Amino acid sequence: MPSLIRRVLVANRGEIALRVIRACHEEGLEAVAVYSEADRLAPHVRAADTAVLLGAPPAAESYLDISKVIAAAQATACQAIHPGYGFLSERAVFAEAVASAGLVFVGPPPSAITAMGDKTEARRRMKAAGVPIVPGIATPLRDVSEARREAARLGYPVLLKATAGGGGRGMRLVEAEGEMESAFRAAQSEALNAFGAGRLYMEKYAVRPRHVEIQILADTHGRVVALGERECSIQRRHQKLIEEAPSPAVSPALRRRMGEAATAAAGAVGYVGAGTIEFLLMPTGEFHFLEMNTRIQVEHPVTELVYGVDLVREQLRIAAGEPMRIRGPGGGAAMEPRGHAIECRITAEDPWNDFLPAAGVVQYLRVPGGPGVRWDGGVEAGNEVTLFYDPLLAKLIVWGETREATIRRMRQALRELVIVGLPTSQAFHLRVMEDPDFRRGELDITYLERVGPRLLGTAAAPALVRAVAVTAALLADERRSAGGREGRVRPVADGRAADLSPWGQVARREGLRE
Ligand code: MV4
Repeated sequence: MPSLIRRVLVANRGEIALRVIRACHEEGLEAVAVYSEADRLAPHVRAADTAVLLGAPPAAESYLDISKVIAAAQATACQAIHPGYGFLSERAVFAEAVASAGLVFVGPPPSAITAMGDKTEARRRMKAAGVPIVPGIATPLRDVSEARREAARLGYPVLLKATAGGGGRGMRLVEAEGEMESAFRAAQSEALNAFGAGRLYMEKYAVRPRHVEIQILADTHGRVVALGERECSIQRRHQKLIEEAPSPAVSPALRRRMGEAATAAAGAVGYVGAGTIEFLLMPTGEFHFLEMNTRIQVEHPVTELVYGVDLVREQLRIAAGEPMRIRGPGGGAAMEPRGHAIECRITAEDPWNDFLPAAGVVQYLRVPGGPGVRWDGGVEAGNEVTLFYDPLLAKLIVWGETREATIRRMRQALRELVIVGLPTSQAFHLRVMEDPDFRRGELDITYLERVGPRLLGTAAAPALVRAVAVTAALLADERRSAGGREGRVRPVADGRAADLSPWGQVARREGLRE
């Protein structure tokens, strides 16, 4: 039966909009972009077959306006809407509104979004399905005295979490009974502010776990497949910076067990589409369900590279009611990866200024290349980066036979990358790739907090590097105009000017590329 989907509205911007548009075209579908007044010149607008202006730059007036997005899909005769990640991707009311408009939502049923969005409901469902959850309670707390009783039973330290939560908001660590009352009130008001619901529950606090998540795909023909794990421990204030697959901490036996738990979790909520089950992995090898992300995630490409699958094309096929093209090992166990992949998120943030988001114009962009190098970008030279949206400019993803080879390839790719016009996370990523703990795979969710300051300390401040670079360039020019043998910069075998002073080497390696 030919698919009823021929044209898809992509309700997003930046790199993920471009990623989805490419997948539509590969599937033989037309893609309609939406954009705000700040994104008139954005690559996703030109890549699409048609584009619809939604409104003013603030997301509430453009990408988050449900009725405008649905009206755009109807005006352009789309049959489906792909939400990407962020924005409207995990709003059950949006998924319902899309269906009510007679359109296909490229994502899970609204009931699965709702079940996983309520963290105590999710814990009850996971427990019933035999998925290991973090020790704690599965119903909301009535008051502070109940919180004290439960904490005494679990043993301190405990975490208060918002039932409507996720992503770390409305969360408070409580290390002793004396802190409970003020922590409870603080978490409650933060949750009320962030989610419009102040209900809290409690978990035993896990000390220095890894954040490991399992990618799943489920189709409407009753098949669920686990595509192994991603290691996502390298994050800062709940924003991931670097992800990899497979995790250095996961053996084939553990992968099998985590895959079984993830497929059981998906089955328990009637999941359809691409989704991710997040786990806390303890040093002991125990793992506990944390939450489920009911969308395609930023870091999906590392899974694509080690499993040879296009997850966005599979999403489109599943939404059209077709069977997914991949087959798991059976019994819910996760597939085995081939090689290794790492993703660095290239953001418009200044690592040397507490990762402050930056605005500016991308004046020049040189994208890295070569075997195993993938660039999922959302901006090009000439584009203005504003503070209206997420600072993600692009993702640099590399594949290699082994983890070591992949790190080497990532270092090379990061050296090739040139972004002029605004500060980015590029140089910080290079330092992580060179960090001994990272190279040994010794990671947990506190990694960046622990090594970040050290990594930033080893580098000259960008302003100083720039000043040195300008001086080096002027000196080189002076020598060139003087002529003669010593006037030429001699290339050496490894591409670095080993005959330059240490400052000159720093300038060549970093400064002259700014
Ligand atoms: C936890 C935890 C330790 N123990 N739960 C952070 C955001 C939300 N998804 C849940 N989070 C955590 N829950 C228990 N019982 C530690 C975190 C946590 C975290 C989790 C994953 C990735 C990064 C993190 C950073 C800080 C805290």
